[in-house]
Amino acid sequence: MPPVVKPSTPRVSEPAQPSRLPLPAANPAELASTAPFAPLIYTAIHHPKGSTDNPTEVMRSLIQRHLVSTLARHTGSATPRDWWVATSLAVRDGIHERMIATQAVHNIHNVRRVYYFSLEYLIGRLFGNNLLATGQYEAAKEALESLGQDFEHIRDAEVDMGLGNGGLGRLAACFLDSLATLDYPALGYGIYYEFGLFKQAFINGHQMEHPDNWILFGDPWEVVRPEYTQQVQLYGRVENVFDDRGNYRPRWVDTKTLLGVPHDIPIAGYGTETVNLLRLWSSKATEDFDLAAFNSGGYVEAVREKAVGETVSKVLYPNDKTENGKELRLVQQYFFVACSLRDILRRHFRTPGNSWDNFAEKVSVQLNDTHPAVAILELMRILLDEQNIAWETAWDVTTRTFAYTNHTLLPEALEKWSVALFQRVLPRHLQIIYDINARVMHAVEIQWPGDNEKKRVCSLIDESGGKGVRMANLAVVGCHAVNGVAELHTALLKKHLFPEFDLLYPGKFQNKTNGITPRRWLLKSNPRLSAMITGRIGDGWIRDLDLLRGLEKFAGDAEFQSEFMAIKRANKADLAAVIKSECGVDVSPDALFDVQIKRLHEYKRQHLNLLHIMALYRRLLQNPGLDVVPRVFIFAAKAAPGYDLAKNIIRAINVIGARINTDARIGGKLKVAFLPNYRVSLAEKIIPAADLSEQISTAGKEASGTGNMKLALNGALTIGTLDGANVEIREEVGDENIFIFGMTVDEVEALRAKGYKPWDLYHHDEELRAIVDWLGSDYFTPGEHGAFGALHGSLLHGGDPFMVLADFRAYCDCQAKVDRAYRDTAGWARMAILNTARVGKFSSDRTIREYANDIWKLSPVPIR
Ligand code: 26Q
Repeated sequence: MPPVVKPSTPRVSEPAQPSRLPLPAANPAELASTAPFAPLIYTAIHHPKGSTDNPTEVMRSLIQRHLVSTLARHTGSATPRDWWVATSLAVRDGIHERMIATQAVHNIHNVRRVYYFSLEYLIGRLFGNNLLATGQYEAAKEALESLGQDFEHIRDAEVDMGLGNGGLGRLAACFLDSLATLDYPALGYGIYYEFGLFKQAFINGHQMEHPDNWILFGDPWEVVRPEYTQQVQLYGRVENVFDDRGNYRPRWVDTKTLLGVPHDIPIAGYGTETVNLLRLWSSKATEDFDLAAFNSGGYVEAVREKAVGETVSKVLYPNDKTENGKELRLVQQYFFVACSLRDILRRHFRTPGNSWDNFAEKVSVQLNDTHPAVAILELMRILLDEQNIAWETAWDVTTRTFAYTNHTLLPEALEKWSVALFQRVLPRHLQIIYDINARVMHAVEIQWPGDNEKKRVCSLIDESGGKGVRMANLAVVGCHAVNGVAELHTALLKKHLFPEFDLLYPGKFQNKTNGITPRRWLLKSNPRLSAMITGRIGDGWIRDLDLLRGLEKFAGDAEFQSEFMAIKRANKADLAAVIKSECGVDVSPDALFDVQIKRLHEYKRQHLNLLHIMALYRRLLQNPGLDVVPRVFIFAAKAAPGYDLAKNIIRAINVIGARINTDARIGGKLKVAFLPNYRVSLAEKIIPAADLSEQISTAGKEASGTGNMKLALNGALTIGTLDGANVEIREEVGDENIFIFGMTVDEVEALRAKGYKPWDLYHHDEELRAIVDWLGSDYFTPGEHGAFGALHGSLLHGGDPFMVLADFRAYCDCQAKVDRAYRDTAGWARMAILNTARVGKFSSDRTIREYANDIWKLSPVPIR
């Protein structure tokens, strides 16, 4: 039984104490505005008088009205962007009504909610998604066409909302979709970055980065909520004050203040009334911020200081592995977490009857990796310093509130902040870290008396090298649940990363295998296949992906197979046109489309794929008559701007690919296309056209992967290692419908223990040696010696840390099997169909239900 929390009235801050959080008392006006919950008749509000009930007609007049009254545009001069905005606004009208209704129900019933805390959301485009979710897709399409507009063209006017790096950010977006679709009361919190992930271009094969000023012309989906602006303190120092009973009452003083302004994006569930919110904070400088500078440095200084306040939400860090030590990144993390917690408290305490007693019953916060883990410290600070609540009670409330998802095992990717930096930015929070740590050390001493090694690994403070705060350890001790993102990943998490904590906190570690939303990754991105599936088994699969099993019985049906493969071919023809316009490369839709799309990272081994391409090219040069299935190797990937080796791999693929593409000697049998600027909307074009899905990470390194699920769902066969969720994909689709190769985790560990020597492999495999030498020569870059020196060096002198050479031969052999399998058209079609039919498990709806049942203890709240 957790200790009973003393009823405490939230305190209202005194103006003289800026570090005090103003917890608002229940605001009757705010409640009243949401109070009268009556059935809403949506169309009545916007339905222009005298018009018909025909949805296309209604949509048409709404679009025209927004064009004129909102955008001040004549239909004759409207640009595609104007049409896109006007149509979005027409759809948004209805979504807003549902959003208001949803929030009213949640507020009135004082429901338990989950708050998803994430530094990243890779939403992509919202237009098609919102049209489908609200059942207005056909109406909008017909309305626009009746107005003389090309629907696809209008759709392409929307720029992606690219506020994330990769898998973790896209997972957050899929989760929001499933939460709304399943009627769970949920809110996403994050940062309203002015610049999302950089745009990528290639010059002479090199990656070039350009700013992504996505918001430049405004976003029709968002609503700014200045009335919910929050204040956040940073920097300053702690005064060690004791009250008249000798109790420690620290005061955090001389702080700088930032304002956070919320921008709300509605998240409409599919086929349901629920519309949840994604609330993103943008930073603003306060007047005090200005004034202090004004007094000391004058007007220009004041404006400069103001600009500093606004840099906090300027830009997303473009790394998908921790970039240690960047002060602005820590400030971003704290800024968003502090704003979000204050917003949660505002919502909680405005409802009569709510108190700290029932806080953890109403509020569940999921931390998307350790990036928002400073929230644990901030809630503790509020409870201890602002609410004067005793440590044990505060810790109980805090740990019952938070849960943490781990997304990586790579030691270099675990967040570690220098103690000195923490001291400067968040001095009071650092004290709280030490106080938590003292208790953790005590618990370790009880469990393993006298064992200093156990204390060293469990400590929140890393004492090796420069002292650092281990955010993963903080998250593990400060949360009631910790989860990995695939079975294998969770097992390794317990075995290698946190074995002591697993013993110390039995039952805390759980698995939640990732998932993807079928709405975006099949219904929206692959309309041909969606229509065919619906034609055979009905449309229930859109909300219950396990129903795709109903397709298994068609896997051997010749007519179904040819229809399925005709759809694949049509999707490939569409992608061929994109490849032509983006890369200038001609490819045939009859070739095998071999796809590797993901962030560029050594552990993902795009360079293993490249070595295989070079092997095929070399075999063809030596034997032009060689019978190989024509293939198009398709890549898309961004490299972190400071990751030189990753950039070198991009250059190598581009340059070697260009040589292959223009080499008449191989008769167009191989083509290589590296599509620039990988993003959600591009993924939606590539995935439906893929035959083969490359999931070839070094075993044990990829926590889950989610692209693997998207590709399999769209009928691509996987070639992959037993890593991440590939293991579970194999279990679902069957061993005979997937191409597995290479070392297992155990084999990787054994080889490393024995001492891995890439040179031995190099010396013993003639073909491998020739290819690696070729890569190291200036054959592909005449006159530019050592162009791929970084890559070449890493494979040999660098010790090949991701064991590319060790898996090379197995990979080539497996690719030869793929080649043979593709020649059997019916056999391939059967396998592809079985992939689509059997990956229902990987719906994010299943994942979200598991989180809701096992971690959040959350029930759906249907609206109406
Ligand atoms: C941290 C601190 C400073 C700067 C950047 C970062 C940072 C940002 C993003 C660290 C990591 C990330 C992203 C990690 C990520 O995307 N991980 C992937 O998460 C997916 C969803 O669970 C998994 O499927 C992938 O296996 C995993 O690599």
